[in-house]
Amino acid sequence: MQGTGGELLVTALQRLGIDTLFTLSGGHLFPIYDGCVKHGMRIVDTRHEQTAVFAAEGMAKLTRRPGAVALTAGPGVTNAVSGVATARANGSPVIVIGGRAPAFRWGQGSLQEFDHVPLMAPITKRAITVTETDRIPDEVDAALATAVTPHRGPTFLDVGVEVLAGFAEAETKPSAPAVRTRADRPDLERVARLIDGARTPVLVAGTDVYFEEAWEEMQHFVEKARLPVFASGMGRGTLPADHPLAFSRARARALDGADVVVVAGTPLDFRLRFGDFGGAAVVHLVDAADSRAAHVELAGSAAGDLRYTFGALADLVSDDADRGTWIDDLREEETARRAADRADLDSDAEPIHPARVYGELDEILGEDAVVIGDGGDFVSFGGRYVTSTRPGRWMDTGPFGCLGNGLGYAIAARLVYPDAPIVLLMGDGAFGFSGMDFDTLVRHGLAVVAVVGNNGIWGLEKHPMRALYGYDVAADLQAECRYDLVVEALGGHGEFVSAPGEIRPAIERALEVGIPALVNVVVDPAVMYPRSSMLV
Ligand SMILES: Cc1ncc(C[n+]2csc(CCOP(=O)(O)OP(=O)(O)O)c2C)c(N)n1
Ligand SMILES: [Mg+2]
Repeated sequence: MQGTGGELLVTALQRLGIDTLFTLSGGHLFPIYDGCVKHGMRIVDTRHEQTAVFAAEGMAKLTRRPGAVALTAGPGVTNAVSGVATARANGSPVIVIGGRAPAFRWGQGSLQEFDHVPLMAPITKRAITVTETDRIPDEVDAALATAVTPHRGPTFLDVGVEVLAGFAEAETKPSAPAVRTRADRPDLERVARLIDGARTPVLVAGTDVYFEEAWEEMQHFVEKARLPVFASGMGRGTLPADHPLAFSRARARALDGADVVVVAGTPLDFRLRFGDFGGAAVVHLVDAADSRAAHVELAGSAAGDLRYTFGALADLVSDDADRGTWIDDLREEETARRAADRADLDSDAEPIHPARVYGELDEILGEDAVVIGDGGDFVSFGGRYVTSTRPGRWMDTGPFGCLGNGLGYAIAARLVYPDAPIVLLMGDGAFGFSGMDFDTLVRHGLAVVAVVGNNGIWGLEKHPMRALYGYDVAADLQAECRYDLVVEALGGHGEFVSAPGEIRPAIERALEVGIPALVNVVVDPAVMYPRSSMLV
């Protein structure tokens, strides 16, 4: 086709299935916007580039297809660094496009002249500058192909404003499908033998089980092998929470008592005891060879398409393993812990116990709701108490642990699911990173409900610092700050809640009002989420 660089870029994205571009304005991007207007690409403009990146990552997480974001030169790109690093840590396919100061003036000090590529290279799978207008379609193609090839992740390209404004004729050729590899047969046979010989095995289903759409094959495999399953990250809901082999509360007991721990589709990082489960043999099932843990002595592993891996393992494992007692023990533990949780979930305490918010949400939300977490302790309670019966309906920031993902993910969730309830769980501290993007929700008519657990502190930091030092600093926020009024000022709906009985009616009103809403729930700052240190 013929057109400006901006048009070539937009049509290349469209050919690859992208229909929305997240952005924040800057002159270096005008030819791209012109391409969007001429070719019908939806533009969603945010109030901070970080939110734009999180929205693009949110699209990727929700659709398992790449999201796209365009950032203006210099500070537009540098503002996006934490979001891009988050997408990298999550293995989310995102194409990040940067504007760029013109090459013909490079070195003379143009506005926002900055070489983004060395900054982006360590946090993306591929970072390049496109220097010729007619190269744009092929480079967009390559960026997308790299982003969706396992192990997935963000890619970056920047294009000089003169290259975007230039005119060219470029061939458009269909892109090659993503390269899929299959695990080696001997690796699969070894894993199957380990599982057949195990008395107390456990499977952890992680994010890539979701990204690889491997959950049906996984379910078939665990049902045949009788493996109890725990979820991690976006693996939540890949085995529905009400499945007889799905567990969550019995996790510590399971990992302590397991003789074989099979970890699928997630790294052996701090969330999984760095792969050290006492004497248990560790099996790592990964999407690509370079995802295999190098810091753990693995008893077995298989790298490649996880659908194929689970399918092959289902054929190879025997179906007569007797794991009745093990699974019954775990179920007993699970049931006992769930019963013990009720005291907090139903708590009438004032100030409100944060878990009470989840006791209420559990009654309100159906299985189609998308629940997003952005915060510390308050969101950790959510991670424990929100039930996931479907994959892809729970989104948190992931192992990079970056506060500020909330509004971006919420924007994406409303765009992907126009009719499902979208609930954003936020700490009061977390609100500060992206709260202004309530304006984006209002301008674009995206009704989501944020529920803020307002404890007036950076709770996840204050409590541990006190425990370690006997005092704390830099951990206090304003008590009972009216974030609900901030949202009202931005054109949304606000609710302020300080008694447990008010929680449900306030959330129900917020879900029905049809505009973006924030329910500001004052919760007890003395309640901390029980956890051991996550730092080492
Ligand atoms: C960008 C960023 N800055 C700082 C931190 C460190 N951090 C982790 S949790 C947390 C406290 C979060 O406070 P809040 O959102 O109010 O939730 P709470 O723990 O009080 O429920 C902080 C500051 C982080 N994870 N990300
Ligand atoms: Mg807080």
